[in-house]
Formats: sequence, C-alpha cells, structure tokens
Amino acid sequence: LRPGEWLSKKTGPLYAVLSRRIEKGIEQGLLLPGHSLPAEREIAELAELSRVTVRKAIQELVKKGVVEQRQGSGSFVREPASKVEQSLSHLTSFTEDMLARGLKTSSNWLEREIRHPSPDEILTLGLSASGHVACLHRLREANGQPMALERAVLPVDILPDPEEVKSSLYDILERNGNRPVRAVQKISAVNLEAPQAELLGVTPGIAGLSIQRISYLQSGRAIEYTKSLYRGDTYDFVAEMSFPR
Ligand code: 16G
Repeated sequence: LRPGEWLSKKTGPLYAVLSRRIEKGIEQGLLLPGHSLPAEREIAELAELSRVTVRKAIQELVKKGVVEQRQGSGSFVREPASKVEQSLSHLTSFTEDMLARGLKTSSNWLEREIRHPSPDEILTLGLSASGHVACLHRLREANGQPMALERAVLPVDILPDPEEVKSSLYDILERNGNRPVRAVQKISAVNLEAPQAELLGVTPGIAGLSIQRISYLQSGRAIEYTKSLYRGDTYDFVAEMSFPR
C-alpha cells in the first residue's frame, strides 16, 4: 500500500485509486476471504492518505460486495458470492429457480399496467396495434438481494389483470391453463448503466447479462416477451449439450 507507482499513475479521485489498489491485492491473494483489512488508521499511515479517503475507499469496496463491515470488529474480505445457476434446458420461472436453491423470492414492483403494444411487441407477439398488453416491470430479489430487473409483456387475453400477479407470473399462467411449454432465450453481455446498476445494488459499469425470452404455448402461440437484466456476479446460465446421434 505504500504510495509509489500506483499512486503516481492515478486516474480519478484518490479514494477510487486506493479502492482499486486494495481490490487488486485481494484478487492477487494478498488478502484472503475472511481475513480482516488493516485498520483505517494503519492504511492511512501506510498509504500516506487521509482517513476520510481511506474510509471512502473501504465504503466503495463494501458497495461492490468485495468487503463487508462487522460492527465493532472492522472490515473483512468477503467470500466470493456463490452464483445461482439456471439450466438452459428447462423452462422454469424465477420463483422455481430460487426455491430449488432454498432461496426466498420477493419482487419490488416498478410498474404494472395495461397498454398498447410497441412495434417490437406487435411483431413478437403477433398482435395488432390497437390491441393491449399487460406489462409487468419488477426488481426480482432472492433472500432480499437484488438479482434481476425484469419487464414481462403478455397479450391481455392471456393476462387480463396484471394485479393478479402477486409473486409468480408462471403460477398464474399455470392456474389459467396458459403455462408456456417452450421458450427461445437470447443472452448478451452488457455493462450495467447507472440507473439499472443502482436498482440492482451494484457499481455502474459492472458486467451484466441482458436476456430476452419469448415463450410459447403448445399451440405455437407466443405469449410472453420478457426482457431482463441480470447481475453478472450472481447468476450463471448453464446449457447442457449432447452430440446428435
Ligand atoms: C424468469 C424468466 C422470465 C419469466 C419469469 C417468471 C429468465 C431470463 N426469465 O425470470 O421470462 O417471466 O421467470 O417468473 O429466466 P415468476 O413465475 O417467478 O414470476
């Protein structure tokens, strides 16, 4: 931590430089998960920085989930979060995925409305411009931790009352005999921008997954068009493949 090369090459505010330096040390294994960080005062002396700067740097690491603070005993390197895996061969819901891992789900509703479909939704769901869709926009959480931002759009005859969805959309669809049996999912890498990152509780710019799911009934009708943003640090998508014989 001695101010040498790393401080002279600084870009951005001092606290951010220090926080990156500490994070690098953790990545290099200089500090292991569970180990405590030196006291604020000690870091300040070593790095020849003010305690305010050190405190801000540590807060930055807490925000990123790299470090956790324990009341009265200081800051510790966090165990890397174990990721939730979603199989790409089974058409499951968020609630089912989390339940299978013993995690409790909750949703933070951002929007729930009936409106006209956008041109993109008209094409994807085979609707007319004068038709209506139910739109569900929510922040999905597992054990209180934000996991994904999800905007699901369904034709209104499939979901006439979006208020009916209290927790699981697929539960309601199943109850009404409209559970999708097939889906096409497209996954792309993104950097989470500030407003989304804030809702997901992560630092803007970190890696995320943008996922688009179109799901179909047995009849072949598309009934769900969902766009989601998942945190890259908490979710893995796993595909099982077999060699065609
Ligand atoms: C998953 C699906 C989403 C679906 C939701 C239903 C992905 C990428 N998306 O999040 O399309 O609407 O599950 O979950 O997997 P629910 O039944 O818990 O509301």
